[in-house]
Amino acid sequence: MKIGIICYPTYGGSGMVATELGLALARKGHQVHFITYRRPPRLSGFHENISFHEVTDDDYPLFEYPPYDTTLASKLVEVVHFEQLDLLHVHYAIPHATVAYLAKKVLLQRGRYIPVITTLHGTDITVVGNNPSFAPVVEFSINKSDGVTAVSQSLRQQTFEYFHIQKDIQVIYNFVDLNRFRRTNKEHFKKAIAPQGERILIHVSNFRKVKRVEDVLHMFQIIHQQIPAKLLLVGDGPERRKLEDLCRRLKLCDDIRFLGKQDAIEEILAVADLFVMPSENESFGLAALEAMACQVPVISTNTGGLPEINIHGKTGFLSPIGDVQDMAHNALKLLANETLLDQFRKNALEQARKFDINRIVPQYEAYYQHILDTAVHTHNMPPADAW
Ligand code: GMT
Repeated sequence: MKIGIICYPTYGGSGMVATELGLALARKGHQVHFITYRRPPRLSGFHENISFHEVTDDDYPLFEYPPYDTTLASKLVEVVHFEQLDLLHVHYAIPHATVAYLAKKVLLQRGRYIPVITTLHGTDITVVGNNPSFAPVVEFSINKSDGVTAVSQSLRQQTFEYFHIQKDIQVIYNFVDLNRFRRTNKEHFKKAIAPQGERILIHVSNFRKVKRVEDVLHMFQIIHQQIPAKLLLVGDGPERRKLEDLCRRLKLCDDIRFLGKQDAIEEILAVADLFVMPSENESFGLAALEAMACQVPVISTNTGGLPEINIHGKTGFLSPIGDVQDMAHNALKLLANETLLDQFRKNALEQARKFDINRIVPQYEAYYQHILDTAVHTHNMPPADAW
């Protein structure tokens, strides 16, 4: 198949999933065209089945806000036409589902039907999409997509609750590459982080409000009072300065390290004892899955899709949002009992295997085929090479 992938080329989960999906599809022989304003971070190196089409804005003085939606739509029309794409797969509804609809209409006028699949990732529904400044357009664009997927049952459910959706939404979970995310021996690194054999907790996110990173610090404070421990904070984002202040106020700076954005997360996860995800909203929690694949049990909230991946009392524990006492209590239960921690480590890996990339990518391929078959029937879509 010839597939166009549209995503945010940032460190956010939706961009990561879109890039890893495109890479996996290319390895399987599909031709993948990434269309976005910058090369996504995980899209490095050359692959014969991958092309990258950069969307560039013309810097015209009239535009206080460069009209990215228009330039992206024009680029989609161009790429679909010249590369003879079979379908467009857009990640994150805003504005991608809307822009794809516009491109579809332009192409239709030229006699070409291009099916569009929209994958909902989370905040495009639960935080941003739900906001009245976007809601009517988000609802319209989802309904106009040929196919819609969501990354968890919970997100599917929430989409139906928040919007009037007139079509089915297929759940296709996030996935993990178990060859990359696995526990490896990083003793030297562990010694550098925790020279006295302290327990190591880790949090990875984009430090947005929705992640409640301050709860990680408060929970760590409780743990730190009971056992020797270190905390690694990986990622960066708008809340970082406040968190650094809080760290100073709590007098924990000697035992908390801000590592910033990191590419080789698996190497850091390899030394961790527990992963902490106290999010207010989390449609899936890809970072938690990657931790589980590295045999790191998860202390998380019970929000959104988290209970679908983190099994309470087996792969980690779930707590109500903001209940740092409960999170610390659960963490201490595991950190103080090596046998129990070991069992949870094994369970975490076992659970992560259910989301193996080799299981999930074929679900996308099957869904693409289903949407293409439907489009051929309902829209009398001519094959791409007849255009
Ligand atoms: O806010 C983020 O974590 C980034 C956001 C995104 O769309 O870039 O992540 C969402 O998509 C990920 C991939 O599908 C999910 O694993 C995350 O749970 C989800 N984040 C939230 O729902 C907060």
